Formats: sequence, structure tokens, C-alpha cells
Amino acid sequence: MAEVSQSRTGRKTETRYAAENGNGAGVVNRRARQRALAIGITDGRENGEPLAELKELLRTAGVATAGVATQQRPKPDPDRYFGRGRLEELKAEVAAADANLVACDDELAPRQERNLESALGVPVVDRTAVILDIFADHAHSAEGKLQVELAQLEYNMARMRGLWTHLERLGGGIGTRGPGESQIETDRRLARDRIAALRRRLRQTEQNRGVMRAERERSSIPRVALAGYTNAGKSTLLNALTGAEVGVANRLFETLDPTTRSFELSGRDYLLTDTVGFIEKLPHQLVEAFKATLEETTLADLVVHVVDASETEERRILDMHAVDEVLDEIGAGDKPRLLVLNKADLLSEDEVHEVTLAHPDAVLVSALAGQGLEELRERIEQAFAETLTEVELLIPYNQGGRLHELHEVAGELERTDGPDGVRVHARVPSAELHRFDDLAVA
Ligand SMILES: Nc1nc2c(ncn2[C@@H]2O[C@H](COP(=O)(O)OP(=O)(O)OP(=O)(O)O)[C@@H](O)[C@H]2O)c(=O)[nH]1
Ligand SMILES: [Mg+2]
Repeated sequence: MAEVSQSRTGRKTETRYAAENGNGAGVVNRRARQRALAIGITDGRENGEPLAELKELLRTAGVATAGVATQQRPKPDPDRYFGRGRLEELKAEVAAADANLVACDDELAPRQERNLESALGVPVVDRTAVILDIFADHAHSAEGKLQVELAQLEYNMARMRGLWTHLERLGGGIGTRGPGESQIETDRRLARDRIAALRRRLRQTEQNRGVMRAERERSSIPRVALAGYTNAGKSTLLNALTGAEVGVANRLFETLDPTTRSFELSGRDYLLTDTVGFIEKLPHQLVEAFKATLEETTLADLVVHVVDASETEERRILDMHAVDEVLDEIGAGDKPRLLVLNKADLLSEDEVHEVTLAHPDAVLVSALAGQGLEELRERIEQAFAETLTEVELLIPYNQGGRLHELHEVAGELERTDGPDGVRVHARVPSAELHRFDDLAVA
């Protein structure tokens, strides 16, 4: 069973134990000694540093990049990822770079992984394994840990045959069941049981969250969700707008657990949620396991898409595309969106000009320096204003509670005290209008 959730970058991440023991210091030391050769295929059209993102992922996972090796080809070789000839060279490059690990930029089929390992003589991990490892390290809440363990188990299930091939070969012949095969069966059964148990527990936490959510919905406070590529500055922006103190770091996937804080615009409360960041080729096991977390985004009335403006336009477009894809996948593709270009403080005047031309509808801000936040607040308000309807109401003096109810949904209002009650002019979200029908002044 331990085998089942052994992290592929060599770190033991079985959540049942990790949850109790935390991450021991030994883990960090063991990982610091890992030196990876980063490999990937290119189509020859990229410019910029090859495999920059994989290197960033490795850095976040605590693994040093000892070198980079690429092959230009339209798609990976189905058996060995690289071609035969390039694989020979790669073996020499692993030795020359003194690497004790090879990290691949794509998710590898178990067969590719196995063949690479036997050709290169060092462990091979793929992009998914690295991301899963980072998630395992950054999961703090009970729910986050369960979600990561589920994703890891599912990833490892597909690879179990790979783990046991040496035993499998001992069996053979029609009708014989080798010892390896029965071991696989046992492990598979254990893994499946554990997966079922994890799913049950996650459903339970989801239900608890559902209750909180239902309460929030009843209060009909407008909800805004931050979405964006990992490291774009979502948490920094949440902190800047709401005064929260969510952890911020120059590492990928710093935030895994959703945080919701309220903030006020013109006397009206809004809820702002920060959640897990996206990345290109986000492992589908993670999207599956984090569905409940990602759902926070689907419940929002407005999605604020945060983009790192200090990246190149080419990179920005790729990042934005990756975010669009995940939003589509979780069913938030058609939510109203507001594009925010963050890290404006890192741009030269020319770059500011260029980026505003390329994205005329976006708001340029610096969450860190507090630049552009006023405009952002206005734009958020505007986005909601479109859904507001102006009404004239008369609230009898003996129905004071109604005034309070109206305040909650309408924020600022103009009131005049008359002989029969309070006359109010307010802007109410269209969806809430029906609640005040009986008070309308003809
Ligand atoms: N220069 C500059 N750096 C920023 C700005 N906003 C955020 N950063 C930095 O960018 C890094 C990532 O910021 P986070 O707020 O953690 O980013 P995130 O989008 O929440 O990232 P994940 O939670 O990892 O997905 C940190 O080092 C921040 O200090 C900004 O406006 N300007
Ligand atoms: Mg964050």
C-alpha cells in the first residue's frame, strides 16, 4: 500500500501518515539532493527559455535543474517519448549533468516511463507527478489533503502494472497466475478501497460546505471569484482588496484552499474568493479531485481573471488560454468576466502602452504596490450595477426589519421619512426584486 502512494519524486506522501506527522525535515534534505535533467519536445517555434515552466515547477518541488534536453518533433514517440537516437544521447547528457532524476514536461504513459527508466538508469518523473508532489506539500486543510491523496492514488493506479512488471514476467502461460499478478490485484484492490473511502469522506466535507454556501446564497451578497494562472498574484490581490492575510509566495500553487473575505464598495458588501491557481496541462486527476474547491468559482456572479502582466504577450496568451480551458471544464466558462493585468509595477512605460493596446478592456493594477485598485473597485461595481434595478419603496414604520433586509441587498439608499413610513429610493439586484414587490410605490 505504501508503494501505491509513494511520490514519484521519491518523497513519501502517503497522506494518512503525512497528516499525522507533518512534513519532516528529512524530506527537505532528501529532496534538496535531487538534481533533475528536464526533458521535453519542442515544435521549433517557441522562443524564450526552453522548459522554463517545468524548471519553475521543479524549483517549487525543491528539485534542482541540472540541465535541459529537448527534441524537436511533432509529437512524442509512443514508446520512448524521445526517438531512439536522441535517447542514446540523452543517456550521456544525464551523466554529464550529474543528474539523478529525469523530469519530463509532458505526462508520460506508463510504458514510456518504464522504457525511459530502463534506458537511462535513473528514475523518471513526469509533469503530473511533479505537480502532484507540489500539491501534496502545499495541502494544509483536511479537505486539501484528502483531495491530493485521491489524485495521487488515481495517478498511481494507472502505473501499478509498471511497478510490478518484473514480477509479472515470473508468471506466464495461459491460465497461470504469477505472483506478480496477484500482488497487482491486491494492491489494486487496496487502492480502490482507499479511493472509495476518500471519495466518501470528500462528499461529507462537500456537504458541510454546501450548508455554509447555502447560507451565503440566502444572504444574497454578490460574489466575486479570483481565477488565474498560478503565481499571477491572486492572493496578493485578495489581501489588497479585503485586508486578508492569505499566504503569498513566489512559488507555484501556493494556495490550494479557497478563502472568502468580504469587502465593501459604496456601502454594499461583496464576497471575494481566492482559490487554487491554474496551469497549462493541469493534471485531470487534480481537476477531478479539486472539483469541490474549483466550484467556488462556478458559484460566483463575476470571475476576475488575474493575469501576470510582466510575462511576455506570448506567455500571457498561453496562460489565459489555460485558464479559459479550466473554467470551461468546471462549468464556469460563461460567467461574466473581468480581466485584470497585475504586476504593473514591473512594466516600463512602453510595456504599459503595449499591454493596454493588446487588452483594452482589462484593468491594469499592481496588487503589491496598490496601483489601479480604485479603478478595479469601480469596474467590479459597474459589472454588478448592470444587474441592478432602481426602485421606489414605502416601508411602514412597523416593518423596520424590512429596511434592514433591503439594506443588505441594496447597500446605500436614499430615505425620506413620511407620515406612513420611510420612503426609499434604492438599487436592488434584479434577482432580489420580488422580495420587495409588496412595498413598491406605484
Ligand atoms: N512585483 C509584483 N509582484 C507581485 C504583485 N502581485 C503579486 N506579486 C508577487 O507574485 C508572487 C505570487 O503572488 P501570489 O499572490 O502568491 O500569487 P497567486 O496567484 O495567489 O499564486 P498561487 O496561489 O501560487 O496560484 C509573489 O511573490 C508576490 O509577491 C505585483 O503587483 N507586483
Ligand atoms: Mg495564491
